[in-house]
Amino acid sequence: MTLTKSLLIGALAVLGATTTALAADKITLRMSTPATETDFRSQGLATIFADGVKDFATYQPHYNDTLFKQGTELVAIARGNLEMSITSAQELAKLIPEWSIFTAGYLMRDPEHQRKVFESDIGKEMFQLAEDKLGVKLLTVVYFGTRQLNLRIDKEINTPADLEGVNLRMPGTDAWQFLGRALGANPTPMAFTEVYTGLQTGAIDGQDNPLPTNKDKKFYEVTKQIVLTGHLADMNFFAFSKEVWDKLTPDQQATVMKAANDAAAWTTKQIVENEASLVDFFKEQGLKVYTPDVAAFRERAQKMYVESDFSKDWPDGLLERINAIQ
Ligand code: KDO
Repeated sequence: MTLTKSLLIGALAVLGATTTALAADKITLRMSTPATETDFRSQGLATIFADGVKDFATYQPHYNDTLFKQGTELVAIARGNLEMSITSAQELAKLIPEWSIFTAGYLMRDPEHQRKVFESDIGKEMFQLAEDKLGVKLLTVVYFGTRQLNLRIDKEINTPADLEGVNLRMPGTDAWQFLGRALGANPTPMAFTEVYTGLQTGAIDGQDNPLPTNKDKKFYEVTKQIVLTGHLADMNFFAFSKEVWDKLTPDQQATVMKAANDAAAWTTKQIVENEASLVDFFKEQGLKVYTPDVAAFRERAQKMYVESDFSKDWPDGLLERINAIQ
């Protein structure tokens, strides 16, 4: 068949229409988080993840709770009103009780232990629960720092007994409130976006977040000390709508997964490097930064968790399997 002018024009028209249609088919991935735009998790997603999926998806982040309030994102995803969030074991545990094991203080040893646990069959089993029960596809775990106590009061804190009566802000879920009690404090629920003002006005005596979060949110401006309890090697999960995931081609699914893992790896690296340097930074800002009797905090917390109602929901043998991963 000879390539005539009209045939070429027709072929170009079809190609143009197809390209337009493909361009029009780009999905929008709305992501909602209480975190700031400068938070390392936010940065990883807005650069590495967004760039990785740009051929078929437009990443649309919403920071500082401006789209959905902290703790409501998973239900929004399950209902088809949101495509992505940066979720936590505490939020998952509200809806899937088995997840509460990962809210226990002093369970994960460090980011490497955390990564190995979630790359093992344990991670596959727990991620499958979220998919089956919530319609939420957890793409990957991301380390966002080890939680430390950060107080606006001068009282020296060495053991859990020293926290008696201290009004410690913890996030609003039951699992977080329990962690506050396991440390020995009097926990108060408060949204992440209200913590700075709570510290500034004295509505709360303190809060607990990883050092990079403390710096990013400038909590050090309105507090006097950081007590290095290291009570939770904290983790979030990049959550993705299962409904959207199931409409992607296998290649697109592999691209989403790679982009999420690359973003999580970059974020974890930034956080680990930041944590190593921030103790000096906070001392330069005039805060007291010191290590308490961590063994006393660990022993009290681990005993309270094992004896708690939470532990009744933990799959048999899971705690031993997690501890066995080196
Ligand atoms: C917080 O509210 O202290 C917390 O650190 C809890 C985490 O699970 C996570 O929700 C985090 O806030 C937000 O991503 C903001 O950093």
